[in-house]
Amino acid sequence: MSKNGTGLNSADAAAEAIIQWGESQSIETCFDRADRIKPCPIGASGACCRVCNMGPCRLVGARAEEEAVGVCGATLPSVAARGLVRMIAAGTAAHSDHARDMVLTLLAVAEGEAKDFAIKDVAKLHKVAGILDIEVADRPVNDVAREVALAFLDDYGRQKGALHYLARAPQKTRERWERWGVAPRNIDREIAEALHRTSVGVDHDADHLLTHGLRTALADGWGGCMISTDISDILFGTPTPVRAEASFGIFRQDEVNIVVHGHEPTLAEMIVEAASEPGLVDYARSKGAAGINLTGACCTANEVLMRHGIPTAGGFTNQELAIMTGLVEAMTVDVQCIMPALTEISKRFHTRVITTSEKAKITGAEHVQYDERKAKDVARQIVRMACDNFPNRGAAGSPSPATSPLIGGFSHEYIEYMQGGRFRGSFRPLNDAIISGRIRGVVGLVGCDNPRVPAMGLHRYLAMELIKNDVLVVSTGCGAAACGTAGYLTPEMALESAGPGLSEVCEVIGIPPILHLGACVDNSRILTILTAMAAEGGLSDEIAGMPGVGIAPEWMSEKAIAIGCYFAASGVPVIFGGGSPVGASREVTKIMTETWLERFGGAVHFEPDPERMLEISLDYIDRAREGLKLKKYEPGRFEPDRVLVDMAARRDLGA
Ligand code: NFS
Repeated sequence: MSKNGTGLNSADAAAEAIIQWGESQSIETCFDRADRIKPCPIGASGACCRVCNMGPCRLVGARAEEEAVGVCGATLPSVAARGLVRMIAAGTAAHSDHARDMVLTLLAVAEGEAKDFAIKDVAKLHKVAGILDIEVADRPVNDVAREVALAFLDDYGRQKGALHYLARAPQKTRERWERWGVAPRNIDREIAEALHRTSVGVDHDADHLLTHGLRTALADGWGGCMISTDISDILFGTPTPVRAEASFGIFRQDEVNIVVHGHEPTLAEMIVEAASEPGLVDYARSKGAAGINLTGACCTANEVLMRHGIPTAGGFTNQELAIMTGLVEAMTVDVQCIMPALTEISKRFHTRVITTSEKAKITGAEHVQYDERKAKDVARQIVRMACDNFPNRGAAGSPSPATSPLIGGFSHEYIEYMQGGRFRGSFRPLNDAIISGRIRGVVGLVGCDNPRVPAMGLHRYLAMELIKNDVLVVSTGCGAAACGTAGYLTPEMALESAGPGLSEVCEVIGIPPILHLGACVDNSRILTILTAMAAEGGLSDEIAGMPGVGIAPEWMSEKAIAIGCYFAASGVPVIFGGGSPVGASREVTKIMTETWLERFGGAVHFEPDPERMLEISLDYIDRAREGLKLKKYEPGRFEPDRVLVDMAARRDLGA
């Protein structure tokens, strides 16, 4: 059956084999549904308005953009802009509500109500407290944690002022935000105002609407995402490099296989601990299994991979396929990016799909309510349910031997440390490598994988081409999973496939040319890395103007749009794959590509052709290098490293 017009469902051979087997068994997956359901071209391009009951109005057929209006008179630019702003609001709500739960967990830990958790990284807590101007000296850890949690809660409800973390951004970046009125006040307010302004008959100026879209997106990046990353580090530890494996061969024939899927790390962390408790391992043995094998999918997987090396079955399009191996006793899900189709597909196998969040139930799934006050008990219950299911494993399924080794765990803190050790950690070597031309620039290759293209294929193509071009790639979310399942997240990749300059840098530091930074919320780590590069000096003194680009080649989630927009507002040009959700309006497209570039130094493009995505990215990087008066990039030809006083100079000094 032809898929995506390419004949290929997934670019991942192991995934494709399972899909093909599924087709032979008449098991439907997202790939079949994507083939059957064609997107509505009117909605897909942003020309459909459905914010009231006089419509939906389809703004098509007019000779000129200005002439297309809805029943109320809403113009095409205002309809397209409203649609985008609503996507940003939804994406921001998802990340930030996840972050709110992290804040509430931190508060519960600090107040002694969530006894199964503890503050694992006191140094990170103190660092965060410092940013929030909270005194740490001689204070009990839990007191500091409580004050930190309350300060973050304030970011959700303060009526005046600005988010705490905006202060982390470079001065010039903040000045741009002030000048254009996009500094977010509080997270919930920006989301609510976005919905208000986009309801019928309120804000009808595309630029004005989109400006608020950016303010909401910034509340996501420098609010929800960054808060979530930092609290996860405080509670569960700041990641350092760790070995793991990816793909479907991670499931073991003789063990109880559990998949943690979704986005929140809290329950998953408890399941990590429960799965190795001797009592539960014995329980698994009593059911005929050799042990318990904990694995993950999507971003919950990224969270526990980064901190414990838990193997991952991959990203979004691999979730149904994991069940189709026939080896999964339980898939426990929390929130976001969980296909409701899981329960239907699980009926063909023995897998128990278990929802755990009070916010998310799925018809056909079992529900075990997560409660942070008895988190370990809930985790144990889930592990036992999986063990109980082991004897039900049947012959049906398509197991796969495929596994790829990977290195994950690159936090901001570790990247700083690896460039100079505990006492001299800095971003100097990275900046110098960019200045000398060894590294051409940096790309954040992030976001979902998508059945509308050969899934994971665009990520892999771009990752490979970028490193060949001496571009250091940092990756998160399902982009990192796409690279991980391909075997791209290893140091050997630097020698085998990276350009000469990047390869040299990676060899000296001992890192892969593609760095796995974590889950999608950890895109905030890219913001703080860019900020550190600006502070280090020698490149741009703000995020705008850095030789860096964001690419989300296979995005599908509204969260990806929020992320892309906060990068643009922070000063990073962003390229999304696929069709443009604002493509029907030239005016909106122009604002997002040209006006935003002038105001913020970042932009948002939509470009379906992967070769063009690469071209646009390299062009942005080269223009940034030119703007910074750096040496023109030429493969294999670098400037000598900057040496303050080299040996010859020292001899001249007569030393
Ligand atoms: Ni990000 Fe993570 Fe994946 Fe896309 Fe979904 S899992 S938060 S939204 S699909 S990258």
